[in-house]
Amino acid sequence: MAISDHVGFEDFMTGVERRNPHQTEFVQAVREVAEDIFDYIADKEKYHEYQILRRIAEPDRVVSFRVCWEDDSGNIRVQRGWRVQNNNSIGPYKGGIRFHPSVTESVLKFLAFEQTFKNSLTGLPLGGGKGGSNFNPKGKSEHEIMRFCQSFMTELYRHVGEDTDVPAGDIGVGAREIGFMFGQYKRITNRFTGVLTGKGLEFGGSLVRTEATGYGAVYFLENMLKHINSSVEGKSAVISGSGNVATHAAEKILQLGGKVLTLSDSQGFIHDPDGINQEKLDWVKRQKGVLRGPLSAYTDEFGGGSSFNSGERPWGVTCDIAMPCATQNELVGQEAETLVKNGCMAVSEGANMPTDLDGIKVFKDAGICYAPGKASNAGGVAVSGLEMSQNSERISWEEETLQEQLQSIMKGIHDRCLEYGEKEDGKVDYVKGANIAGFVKVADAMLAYGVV
Ligand code: NDP
Ligand code: 2IT
Repeated sequence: MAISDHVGFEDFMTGVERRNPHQTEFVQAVREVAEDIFDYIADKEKYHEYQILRRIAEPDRVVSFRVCWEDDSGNIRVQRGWRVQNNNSIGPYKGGIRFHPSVTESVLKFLAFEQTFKNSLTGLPLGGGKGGSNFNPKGKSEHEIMRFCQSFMTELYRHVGEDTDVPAGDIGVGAREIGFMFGQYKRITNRFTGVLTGKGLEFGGSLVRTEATGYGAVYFLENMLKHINSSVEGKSAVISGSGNVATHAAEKILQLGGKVLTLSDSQGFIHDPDGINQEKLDWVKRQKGVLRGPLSAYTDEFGGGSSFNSGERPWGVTCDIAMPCATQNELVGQEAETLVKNGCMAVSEGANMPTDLDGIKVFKDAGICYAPGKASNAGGVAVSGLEMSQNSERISWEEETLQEQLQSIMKGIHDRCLEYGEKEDGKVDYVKGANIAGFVKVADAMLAYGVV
C-alpha cells in the first residue's frame, strides 16, 4: 500500500472519537500525541503497515470492578474501581492509582495512555497503566479509608504483580493508602514482593520517591532554562495544587533561589506576595497532609499581604515561571494567554495534562519554554522504577545515589526531547520532542513482536 493511501490524521481521530464515545479526556490526550506522530511517521511505512499508533491508542485491557465497603455508620457503600493496562511492550504496566470523585474510565484511559509515553521517556523498562476509583477520600475517617483500600485490593490483587503490573500513588493516594493496599496484597497472596511503589521506607519503599515528582519537574525546568542561558535563581513562580507534587516543586524552587507566590487547592488559591518560604511551606504540607485541612487557613496563620482567592485559579498572578501541579485541564487557553501577556517565560507541568489543547497552542505560538507533563513530571515514576530495582535486589540505595539518578534521568529526558523537538531557529518544541521520543521505543518494540 502506498503511504498516501493510509488514513490521515483527522480520519484517524474521527475513528478514535467514534470508538470512545463521551471519553473526552482520552480523546484529547490521543489528539495531542497523534498529531506529532503522524508527521513523524509520514515516510515510515512499517509503522503504518503494523498500525502501531492505532494499537497504542487501544488499551491492552481495561479491568472494571465493584468495590464495596462499610462506612463508620454501618452503611454499605458501592464504588467503581478500574485498572487500565495500556501497553507493556517495554516493561510491566506501571502507573499510579487515583481516588477522586472525578475518576471515570475516560480519565484513567487518558492517564494510562500518557503514562506509556512518559515511562518510555525515562529510559527505564516500564510499560504504561493507571487505575483508581471514584471514591472520595475527603471527610472519611482513617478506618473508612483502610476498609476501602482493602476492598479495592481484594479485587485488584489478581491483576497485578511485580513483573506484571506495579501500581503506585496519584491524587488521593499517598503513603498511607499504599500501606493499606500493600498490607492487603501481602495478606491475600502470602507474598512479600514489590507489587506497589511509594511504599513506606520500613517495608521496601525508596528514599526520594516522595519528593521525586516535584523535584524532577523543577530539574526539567532548570534544564530548559539552562538551554536558553537562564536559571531559576531570582525568578518568581506561580504553582497550583498543594499536594505531593506542588509542595515538592515549591521546595525545590526555593532551594534554587526562586520565589513561590502561590499554591492552590480545589477551593481556591493563596497568593503571598512576600513569598511562600520553607517555614510556610512546611505548614502547608502538614495542613494538607496529615491534618487534611483547607488551604484557606493560610491567611489566618501568616497574615501579611497574603490573600485567599476563593474559587479562583492562580494564573492571573504575574510570574516568570508557571507550574500547574493539581489536575487535568486546570489551565485553559485564556489563562495561558494571560500568563504569556504577563511575561511568563517557562511552564513546567507537574500534573498530567493540566493545560488544555488551546493553552498548549498559546504556549507554542508564543515560543516560551513549555514542558508537557509526560516529560517534566516523569521523575516520580522514574524513582518508582528505581524502587522496583531495589526491591528485586532486596537492597536499599543511599539517598545521594537516588538524588543523582533522578537528576540524571531528568537531564536524559530533556536530551531526548531536544533530539526530536529542536527546531531550525534553535527553539525547542518539547511537546513534539516528548511525543516522538516516547513513541519510538515503544513502537520499535511492538514491531519486533509482530502482530500481537
Ligand atoms: P495530591 O492528592 O497529593 O494533591 C492533589 C492536589 O490537587 C490537591 O491540592 C487538590 O486539592 C488539588 N486538586 C485535585 N483535584 C482537583 C480539581 N479537580 N480541581 C482543583 N484542584 C484539584 O496529588 P498529587 O500531588 O500526587 O498529584 C497532582 C497531579 O500530579 C496529578 O495530576 C497527578 O496525576 C500528577 N502526578 C503525580 C505524581 C506522583 O508521584 N504523585 C507523578 C506524576 C504526576 P484538594 O486538596 O482540595 O483536593
Ligand atoms: O502520573 C504518574 O506518573 C504517577 N502518578 C506516578 C506513577 C508511578 O508508578 O510512580
